[in-house]
Amino acid sequence: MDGLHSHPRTMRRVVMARTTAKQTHTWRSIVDTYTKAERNGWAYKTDTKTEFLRDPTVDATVVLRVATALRDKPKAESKKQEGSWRNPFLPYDENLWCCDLSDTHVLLLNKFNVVPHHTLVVTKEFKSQEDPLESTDVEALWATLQCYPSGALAFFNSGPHSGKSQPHKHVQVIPLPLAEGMSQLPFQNLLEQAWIEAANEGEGAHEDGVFFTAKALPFVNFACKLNALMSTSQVHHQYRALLDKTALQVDANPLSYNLLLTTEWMMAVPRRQESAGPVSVNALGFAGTFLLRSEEEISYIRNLGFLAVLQVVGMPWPSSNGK
Ligand code: B4P
Repeated sequence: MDGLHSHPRTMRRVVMARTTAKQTHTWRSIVDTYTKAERNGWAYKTDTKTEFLRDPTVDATVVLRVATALRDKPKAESKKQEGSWRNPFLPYDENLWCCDLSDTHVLLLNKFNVVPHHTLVVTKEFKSQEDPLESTDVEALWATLQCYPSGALAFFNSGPHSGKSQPHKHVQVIPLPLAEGMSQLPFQNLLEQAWIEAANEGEGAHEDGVFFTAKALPFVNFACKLNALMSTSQVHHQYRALLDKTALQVDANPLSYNLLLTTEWMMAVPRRQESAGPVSVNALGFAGTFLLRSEEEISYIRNLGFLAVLQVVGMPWPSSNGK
Protein backbone atom coordinates (compact mmCIF):
# COMPACT_ATOMS: atom_id res chain seq x y z
CA MET A 1 0.00 0.00 0.00
CA ASP A 2 2.94 2.32 0.50
CA GLY A 3 3.68 1.95 -3.18
CA LEU A 4 0.63 3.86 -4.27
CA HIS A 5 1.87 6.84 -2.37
CA SER A 6 5.50 6.69 -3.38
CA HIS A 7 5.17 5.75 -7.05
CA PRO A 8 6.29 8.70 -9.19
CA ARG A 9 3.48 8.27 -11.72
CA THR A 10 0.82 8.32 -9.08
CA MET A 11 -1.43 11.31 -9.54
CA ARG A 12 -3.79 10.64 -6.70
CA ARG A 13 -3.84 12.65 -3.56
CA VAL A 14 -2.58 11.09 -0.36
CA VAL A 15 -5.57 10.55 1.87
CA MET A 16 -4.61 9.80 5.43
CA ALA A 17 -7.06 9.26 8.24
CA ARG A 18 -6.08 10.48 11.68
CA THR A 19 -5.46 7.79 14.24
CA THR A 20 -8.33 7.77 16.68
CA ALA A 21 -8.31 6.75 20.33
CA LYS A 22 -10.37 3.69 19.38
CA GLN A 23 -7.79 2.61 16.80
CA THR A 24 -4.99 3.06 19.34
CA HIS A 25 -6.93 0.98 21.83
CA THR A 26 -7.56 -1.77 19.27
CA TRP A 27 -3.89 -1.91 18.29
CA ARG A 28 -2.78 -2.05 21.95
CA SER A 29 -5.21 -4.89 22.57
CA ILE A 30 -3.69 -6.83 19.65
CA VAL A 31 -0.13 -6.30 20.86
CA ASP A 32 -0.97 -7.16 24.49
CA THR A 33 -2.92 -10.28 23.56
CA TYR A 34 -0.18 -11.43 21.20
CA THR A 35 2.54 -10.88 23.79
CA LYS A 36 0.63 -12.82 26.46
CA ALA A 37 -0.35 -15.59 24.06
CA GLU A 38 3.25 -16.05 22.95
CA ARG A 39 4.54 -16.08 26.51
CA ASN A 40 1.96 -18.59 27.72
CA GLY A 41 1.80 -20.86 24.69
CA TRP A 42 -1.83 -19.99 23.91
CA ALA A 43 -1.04 -19.40 20.24
CA TYR A 44 1.31 -21.29 17.96
CA LYS A 45 3.85 -19.36 15.97
CA THR A 46 5.14 -21.21 12.95
CA ASP A 47 8.75 -20.41 12.26
CA THR A 48 9.34 -19.74 8.61
CA LYS A 49 12.26 -18.79 6.49
CA THR A 50 11.50 -16.17 3.91
CA GLU A 51 12.45 -16.67 0.29
CA PHE A 52 11.63 -14.63 -2.77
CA LEU A 53 10.54 -15.70 -6.22
CA ARG A 54 10.61 -13.30 -9.14
CA ASP A 55 8.76 -13.45 -12.44
CA PRO A 56 10.35 -11.08 -14.95
CA THR A 57 7.36 -11.24 -17.31
CA VAL A 58 5.32 -9.15 -14.90
CA ASP A 59 8.26 -7.66 -12.99
CA ALA A 60 6.92 -8.97 -9.67
CA THR A 61 8.60 -10.73 -6.77
CA VAL A 62 6.49 -12.80 -4.37
CA VAL A 63 7.25 -13.87 -0.81
CA LEU A 64 7.60 -17.58 -0.04
CA ARG A 65 7.27 -18.54 3.61
CA VAL A 66 8.67 -21.99 4.10
CA ALA A 67 7.02 -23.55 7.14
CA THR A 68 7.76 -27.22 7.40
CA ALA A 69 6.30 -27.49 10.91
CA LEU A 70 2.78 -26.99 9.58
CA ARG A 71 2.88 -30.52 8.16
CA ASP A 72 1.49 -31.90 11.43
CA LYS A 73 -1.39 -29.44 11.88
CA PRO A 74 -4.64 -31.24 10.97
CA LYS A 75 -6.80 -29.34 8.52
CA ALA A 76 -10.31 -28.52 9.75
CA GLU A 77 -11.89 -30.54 6.93
CA SER A 78 -10.13 -33.72 7.94
CA LYS A 79 -10.94 -33.06 11.58
CA LYS A 80 -14.59 -32.70 10.60
CA GLN A 81 -14.48 -36.04 8.83
CA GLU A 82 -12.94 -37.61 11.92
CA GLY A 83 -15.80 -36.19 13.99
CA SER A 84 -13.48 -34.25 16.32
CA TRP A 85 -14.12 -30.80 14.83
CA ARG A 86 -15.69 -28.04 16.84
CA ASN A 87 -16.24 -24.43 15.93
CA PRO A 88 -13.12 -22.59 17.21
CA PHE A 89 -14.97 -19.26 17.20
CA LEU A 90 -18.10 -20.24 19.16
CA PRO A 91 -17.14 -20.27 21.87
CA TYR A 92 -13.80 -18.67 21.11
CA ASP A 93 -10.68 -19.13 23.24
CA GLU A 94 -10.81 -16.20 25.66
CA ASN A 95 -7.02 -16.07 25.78
CA LEU A 96 -7.13 -15.01 22.13
CA TRP A 97 -9.74 -12.28 22.57
CA CYS A 98 -8.29 -8.86 21.71
CA CYS A 99 -11.39 -6.68 21.98
CA ASP A 100 -15.03 -6.28 21.03
CA LEU A 101 -15.20 -4.36 17.78
CA SER A 102 -18.97 -3.78 17.88
CA ASP A 103 -22.19 -5.40 19.10
CA THR A 104 -21.81 -7.95 16.35
CA HIS A 105 -18.06 -8.65 16.04
CA VAL A 106 -15.03 -9.58 18.12
CA LEU A 107 -11.37 -9.36 17.25
CA LEU A 108 -9.44 -12.55 17.99
CA LEU A 109 -5.79 -13.37 17.68
CA ASN A 110 -5.11 -16.09 15.11
CA LYS A 111 -4.17 -19.20 17.05
CA PHE A 112 -1.89 -20.53 14.28
CA ASN A 113 0.10 -17.54 13.13
CA VAL A 114 2.94 -17.27 10.69
CA VAL A 115 3.36 -13.54 11.19
CA PRO A 116 2.89 -11.69 14.49
CA HIS A 117 -0.34 -9.77 15.17
CA HIS A 118 -2.39 -11.80 12.69
CA THR A 119 -6.00 -11.27 13.77
CA LEU A 120 -9.47 -12.46 12.88
CA VAL A 121 -12.59 -10.32 12.68
CA VAL A 122 -15.26 -12.79 13.78
CA THR A 123 -19.05 -12.58 14.07
CA LYS A 124 -20.30 -13.04 17.63
CA GLU A 125 -23.17 -15.20 16.42
CA PHE A 126 -22.77 -17.96 13.90
CA LYS A 127 -22.91 -16.70 10.32
CA SER A 128 -21.78 -18.73 7.35
CA GLN A 129 -18.41 -18.05 5.73
CA GLU A 130 -20.22 -18.55 2.42
CA ASP A 131 -22.57 -15.61 3.00
CA PRO A 132 -21.58 -12.25 1.49
CA LEU A 133 -20.07 -9.68 3.82
CA GLU A 134 -22.70 -7.47 5.41
CA SER A 135 -22.20 -3.82 6.28
CA THR A 136 -21.56 -4.82 9.92
CA ASP A 137 -18.73 -7.13 8.73
CA VAL A 138 -17.25 -4.32 6.65
CA GLU A 139 -17.54 -1.86 9.51
CA ALA A 140 -15.60 -4.19 11.83
CA LEU A 141 -12.88 -5.07 9.34
CA TRP A 142 -12.49 -1.49 8.08
CA ALA A 143 -11.92 -0.33 11.67
CA THR A 144 -9.39 -3.12 12.24
CA LEU A 145 -7.48 -2.40 9.02
CA GLN A 146 -6.98 1.19 10.12
CA CYS A 147 -5.58 0.41 13.55
CA TYR A 148 -2.35 -1.23 12.33
CA PRO A 149 0.30 1.51 12.52
CA SER A 150 2.28 0.29 9.47
CA GLY A 151 -0.73 -0.72 7.41
CA ALA A 152 -2.49 -4.03 7.05
CA LEU A 153 -4.02 -6.42 4.56
CA ALA A 154 -7.42 -8.02 5.16
CA PHE A 155 -8.48 -11.19 3.39
CA PHE A 156 -11.61 -13.28 3.15
CA ASN A 157 -11.70 -16.85 1.90
CA SER A 158 -15.25 -17.77 0.92
CA GLY A 159 -16.57 -20.92 -0.72
CA PRO A 160 -15.33 -24.50 -1.00
CA HIS A 161 -12.43 -23.76 -3.39
CA SER A 162 -11.25 -20.58 -1.67
CA GLY A 163 -8.72 -22.09 0.74
CA LYS A 164 -10.97 -21.62 3.75
CA SER A 165 -11.07 -24.17 6.52
CA GLN A 166 -13.54 -22.73 9.06
CA PRO A 167 -17.26 -22.32 8.28
CA HIS A 168 -17.93 -19.55 10.83
CA LYS A 169 -17.70 -16.11 9.22
CA HIS A 170 -14.31 -14.46 9.77
CA VAL A 171 -12.10 -12.00 7.91
CA GLN A 172 -8.37 -12.22 8.57
CA VAL A 173 -5.97 -9.30 8.95
CA ILE A 174 -2.18 -9.37 8.74
CA PRO A 175 0.24 -6.50 9.20
CA LEU A 176 2.21 -5.03 6.32
CA PRO A 177 4.82 -5.21 4.97
CA LEU A 178 4.67 -8.88 3.93
CA ALA A 179 8.42 -9.20 4.48
CA GLU A 180 10.99 -7.01 6.12
CA GLY A 181 12.11 -4.18 3.89
CA MET A 182 9.37 -4.64 1.26
CA SER A 183 8.09 -1.23 0.34
CA GLN A 184 4.94 -2.43 -1.36
CA LEU A 185 2.84 -5.47 -2.11
CA PRO A 186 4.18 -7.65 -4.95
CA PHE A 187 1.39 -6.85 -7.44
CA GLN A 188 1.05 -3.21 -6.38
CA ASN A 189 2.55 -1.69 -9.53
CA LEU A 190 0.38 -3.87 -11.76
CA LEU A 191 -2.73 -2.80 -9.90
CA GLU A 192 -1.78 0.82 -9.99
CA GLN A 193 -1.06 0.72 -13.71
CA ALA A 194 -4.42 -0.96 -14.38
CA TRP A 195 -6.18 1.65 -12.28
CA ILE A 196 -4.54 4.54 -14.14
CA GLU A 197 -5.49 2.99 -17.49
CA ALA A 198 -9.09 2.43 -16.38
CA ALA A 199 -9.36 5.96 -15.06
CA ASN A 200 -7.94 7.39 -18.29
CA GLU A 201 -10.38 5.39 -20.39
CA GLY A 202 -13.38 6.50 -18.33
CA GLU A 203 -15.01 9.86 -18.01
CA GLY A 204 -13.86 10.50 -14.46
CA ALA A 205 -10.37 11.55 -13.54
CA HIS A 206 -8.37 9.55 -11.05
CA GLU A 207 -11.13 9.11 -8.58
CA ASP A 208 -11.43 6.44 -5.96
CA GLY A 209 -14.23 4.09 -6.82
CA VAL A 210 -13.08 3.48 -10.41
CA PHE A 211 -13.31 -0.25 -11.09
CA PHE A 212 -10.47 -1.94 -12.90
CA THR A 213 -8.92 -5.31 -13.69
CA ALA A 214 -5.21 -6.05 -13.73
CA LYS A 215 -5.04 -7.89 -17.05
CA ALA A 216 -1.29 -8.41 -16.69
CA LEU A 217 -2.12 -10.96 -14.01
CA PRO A 218 -3.18 -14.25 -15.65
CA PHE A 219 -6.19 -14.85 -13.40
CA VAL A 220 -9.56 -13.10 -13.45
CA ASN A 221 -9.62 -10.27 -10.93
CA PHE A 222 -11.82 -7.28 -10.22
CA ALA A 223 -10.54 -4.34 -8.22
CA CYS A 224 -11.31 -0.81 -7.16
CA LYS A 225 -9.53 1.98 -5.34
CA LEU A 226 -10.44 2.92 -1.80
CA ASN A 227 -9.21 5.53 0.60
CA ALA A 228 -9.02 5.63 4.37
CA LEU A 229 -11.68 8.30 4.63
CA MET A 230 -14.37 6.26 2.91
CA SER A 231 -17.37 5.34 5.01
CA THR A 232 -18.33 1.78 5.77
CA SER A 233 -21.32 2.03 3.48
CA GLN A 234 -19.16 3.26 0.59
CA VAL A 235 -16.73 0.36 1.05
CA HIS A 236 -19.60 -2.09 1.36
CA HIS A 237 -21.18 -0.73 -1.80
CA GLN A 238 -17.89 -1.21 -3.69
CA TYR A 239 -17.57 -4.75 -2.31
CA ARG A 240 -21.08 -5.67 -3.50
CA ALA A 241 -20.24 -4.40 -6.99
CA LEU A 242 -17.04 -6.49 -7.09
CA LEU A 243 -18.93 -9.51 -5.82
CA ASP A 244 -21.55 -9.15 -8.57
CA LYS A 245 -18.81 -9.04 -11.20
CA THR A 246 -17.15 -12.09 -9.64
CA ALA A 247 -20.38 -14.08 -9.48
CA LEU A 248 -20.87 -13.64 -13.22
CA GLN A 249 -17.61 -15.53 -13.80
CA VAL A 250 -18.42 -18.58 -11.74
CA ASP A 251 -21.10 -21.09 -12.58
CA ALA A 252 -21.22 -22.57 -9.10
CA ASN A 253 -23.27 -22.19 -5.97
CA PRO A 254 -21.85 -21.48 -3.47
CA LEU A 255 -19.47 -19.11 -5.16
CA SER A 256 -15.78 -19.55 -4.32
CA TYR A 257 -13.74 -16.38 -4.21
CA ASN A 258 -11.07 -14.51 -2.31
CA LEU A 259 -11.31 -10.89 -1.28
CA LEU A 260 -8.25 -8.79 -0.47
CA LEU A 261 -8.26 -5.27 0.81
CA THR A 262 -6.06 -2.59 2.24
CA THR A 263 -7.26 0.93 3.00
CA GLU A 264 -6.28 1.81 -0.58
CA TRP A 265 -7.73 -0.89 -2.79
CA MET A 266 -9.88 -3.98 -2.83
CA MET A 267 -9.68 -6.98 -5.16
CA ALA A 268 -11.95 -9.98 -5.66
CA VAL A 269 -10.69 -13.17 -7.32
CA PRO A 270 -13.00 -16.03 -8.37
CA ARG A 271 -11.69 -19.50 -7.54
CA ARG A 272 -12.06 -22.87 -9.21
CA GLN A 273 -9.62 -24.98 -7.18
CA GLU A 274 -8.21 -24.97 -3.67
CA SER A 275 -4.79 -26.33 -4.67
CA ALA A 276 -2.38 -26.48 -7.56
CA GLY A 277 -0.57 -29.80 -7.21
CA PRO A 278 0.67 -29.94 -3.63
CA VAL A 279 0.39 -26.18 -3.10
CA SER A 280 -2.75 -25.09 -1.29
CA VAL A 281 -3.57 -21.43 -1.89
CA ASN A 282 -5.73 -19.06 0.15
CA ALA A 283 -6.34 -15.37 -0.51
CA LEU A 284 -2.78 -14.50 0.44
CA GLY A 285 -1.52 -16.14 -2.76
CA PHE A 286 -3.25 -13.39 -4.74
CA ALA A 287 -1.56 -10.82 -2.54
CA GLY A 288 1.76 -12.36 -3.56
CA THR A 289 2.72 -14.57 -0.63
CA PHE A 290 2.64 -18.35 -0.23
CA LEU A 291 3.00 -20.61 2.77
CA LEU A 292 4.91 -23.73 1.74
CA ARG A 293 5.13 -26.77 3.95
CA SER A 294 7.64 -29.00 2.18
CA GLU A 295 10.45 -29.17 -0.34
CA GLU A 296 7.94 -30.74 -2.74
CA GLU A 297 5.81 -27.61 -2.59
CA ILE A 298 8.80 -25.34 -3.02
CA SER A 299 9.98 -27.26 -6.08
CA TYR A 300 6.48 -27.22 -7.53
CA ILE A 301 6.02 -23.48 -7.35
CA ARG A 302 9.59 -22.77 -8.48
CA ASN A 303 9.22 -25.08 -11.50
CA LEU A 304 5.71 -24.06 -12.55
CA GLY A 305 6.00 -20.40 -11.55
CA PHE A 306 3.71 -18.56 -9.16
CA LEU A 307 1.61 -17.05 -11.95
CA ALA A 308 0.77 -20.49 -13.32
CA VAL A 309 -0.13 -21.68 -9.81
CA LEU A 310 -2.46 -18.73 -9.37
CA GLN A 311 -4.03 -19.33 -12.76
CA VAL A 312 -4.74 -22.97 -11.89
CA VAL A 313 -6.50 -22.11 -8.63
CA GLY A 314 -8.07 -18.90 -9.95
CA MET A 315 -9.66 -18.62 -13.38
CA PRO A 316 -7.85 -17.83 -16.62
CA TRP A 317 -9.04 -14.84 -18.62
CA PRO A 318 -11.45 -16.10 -21.32
CA SER A 319 -8.99 -15.37 -24.15
CA SER A 320 -6.06 -17.24 -22.58
CA ASN A 321 -5.45 -20.95 -22.98
CA GLY A 322 -4.31 -21.75 -19.45
CA LYS A 323 -7.06 -24.28 -18.63
P1 B4P B 1 -9.58 -20.04 6.97
O1 B4P B 1 -9.96 -18.95 6.05
O2 B4P B 1 -10.65 -21.00 7.28
O3 B4P B 1 -8.32 -20.83 6.42
P2 B4P B 1 -6.79 -20.46 6.18
O4 B4P B 1 -6.52 -19.03 6.23
O5 B4P B 1 -6.31 -21.16 4.96
O6 B4P B 1 -6.18 -21.12 7.44
P3 B4P B 1 -5.99 -22.64 7.77
O7 B4P B 1 -6.46 -22.88 9.15
O8 B4P B 1 -6.56 -23.50 6.70
O9 B4P B 1 -4.47 -22.69 7.85
P4 B4P B 1 -3.25 -22.94 6.84
O10 B4P B 1 -2.68 -24.20 7.26
O11 B4P B 1 -3.58 -22.80 5.39
O12 B4P B 1 -9.06 -19.39 8.30
C1 B4P B 1 -9.16 -19.98 9.54
C2 B4P B 1 -8.33 -19.13 10.47
O13 B4P B 1 -8.63 -19.40 11.81
C3 B4P B 1 -6.86 -19.43 10.29
O14 B4P B 1 -6.14 -18.23 10.37
C4 B4P B 1 -6.56 -20.31 11.48
O15 B4P B 1 -5.21 -20.28 11.81
C5 B4P B 1 -7.44 -19.66 12.52
N1 B4P B 1 -7.83 -20.47 13.68
C6 B4P B 1 -8.09 -21.80 13.72
N2 B4P B 1 -8.44 -22.19 14.99
C7 B4P B 1 -8.43 -21.06 15.75
C8 B4P B 1 -8.72 -20.78 17.12
N3 B4P B 1 -9.08 -21.73 17.97
N4 B4P B 1 -8.62 -19.52 17.56
C9 B4P B 1 -8.24 -18.53 16.74
N5 B4P B 1 -7.93 -18.72 15.42
C10 B4P B 1 -8.03 -19.98 14.93
O16 B4P B 1 -2.36 -21.71 7.25
C11 B4P B 1 -1.99 -21.55 8.59
C12 B4P B 1 -2.00 -20.10 8.94
O17 B4P B 1 -1.01 -19.40 8.20
C13 B4P B 1 -3.31 -19.41 8.63
O18 B4P B 1 -3.57 -18.51 9.67
C14 B4P B 1 -3.03 -18.66 7.37
O19 B4P B 1 -3.83 -17.52 7.24
C15 B4P B 1 -1.57 -18.29 7.58
N6 B4P B 1 -0.86 -18.06 6.34
C16 B4P B 1 -0.99 -18.76 5.18
N7 B4P B 1 -0.14 -18.29 4.24
C17 B4P B 1 0.53 -17.26 4.81
C18 B4P B 1 1.54 -16.36 4.33
N8 B4P B 1 2.02 -16.46 3.10
N9 B4P B 1 1.99 -15.41 5.18
C19 B4P B 1 1.51 -15.31 6.44
N10 B4P B 1 0.56 -16.15 6.95
C20 B4P B 1 0.07 -17.12 6.14
